[in-house]
Amino acid sequence: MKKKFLAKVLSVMMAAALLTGCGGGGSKDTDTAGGSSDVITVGFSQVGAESDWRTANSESMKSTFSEENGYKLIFDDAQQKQENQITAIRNFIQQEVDYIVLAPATESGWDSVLQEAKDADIPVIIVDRMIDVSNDSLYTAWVGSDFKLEGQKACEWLKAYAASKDMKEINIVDIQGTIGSSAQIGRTEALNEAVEANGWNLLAQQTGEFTQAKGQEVMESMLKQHDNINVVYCENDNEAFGAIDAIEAAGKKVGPDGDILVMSFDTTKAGITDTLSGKIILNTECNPLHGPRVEEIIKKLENNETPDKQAYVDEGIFAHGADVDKVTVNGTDYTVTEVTEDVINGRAY
Ligand code: GYE
Repeated sequence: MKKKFLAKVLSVMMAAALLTGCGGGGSKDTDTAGGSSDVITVGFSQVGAESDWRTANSESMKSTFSEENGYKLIFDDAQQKQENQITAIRNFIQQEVDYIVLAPATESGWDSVLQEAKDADIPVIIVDRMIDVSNDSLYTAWVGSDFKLEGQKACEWLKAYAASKDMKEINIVDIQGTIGSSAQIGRTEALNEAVEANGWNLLAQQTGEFTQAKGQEVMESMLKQHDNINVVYCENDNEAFGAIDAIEAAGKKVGPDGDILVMSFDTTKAGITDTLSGKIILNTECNPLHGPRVEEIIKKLENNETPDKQAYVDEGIFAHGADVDKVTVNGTDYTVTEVTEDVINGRAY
């Protein structure tokens, strides 16, 4: 990019100055002027550390953008606050990073800071959740999941499972993710549509902010208000862990032979371990290993190629038992995998 070219010119000039005179004591200067111009600096604004999914995502980014791989990663944890992400991006611009990578907390509110990055000529790559901006040229590329499709797969599975078990009524509650994040918007929207289409009773809907503690708290209060809940739709694994604790503490049983079916998203190792036991009846995959995907985008940009503007990751569906073997969403069939020890052992996160 422009800035890198300038850096290269400068480093050549500095090396020339060192050769032509000023003698002695130059070893330190030669070190900095040398190898460092090939290092790619990436500023990554991470949402926070709210879930196991997020931890796996951060690790994937850190191990990909390592010094050994030729990068300098500036990692910023925004503690689930968009204003912290905006500050981080401004800092990255000031530090003249080569690329800004943003895992946005929510979809809206990015126009002005991304305009600043654009004015500074720094490409912005969005990862995981999406952003909603007035002008698509404010980001270079996005890679992440189709959250609505995840929710649709989960709801189609519930419909088929309920039919196979002859469940008379679906009395469902929804523990939502962070309000305004794409993961919440897509998963909630899919549930709302399925409730409408199938005549399910949606008893309550409240955010658990994607954390275990909040998931537990919300489930506790929902159980106090409704004694007929038979399904809880948790929008991630950590909320599911909290919900399971709350249900058990209230003296109820989770699982296929219990009182309440727990549904979840993410398929972390801990999540599918609970799916094997049946505590979580269905876990819809959301893949966090985005490091190599973002690197591929950066490599393309380095080679002056144009990466896809938007790329979705393929994801599976993991169930306890084999009652439903496939679901169909918008005319496409998706296989449902029964969780076994082997599935758990093969999971990297
Ligand atoms: O499902 C949840 C995390 O945006 C896909 O954020 C991500 C979600 C994921 O905290 O566990």
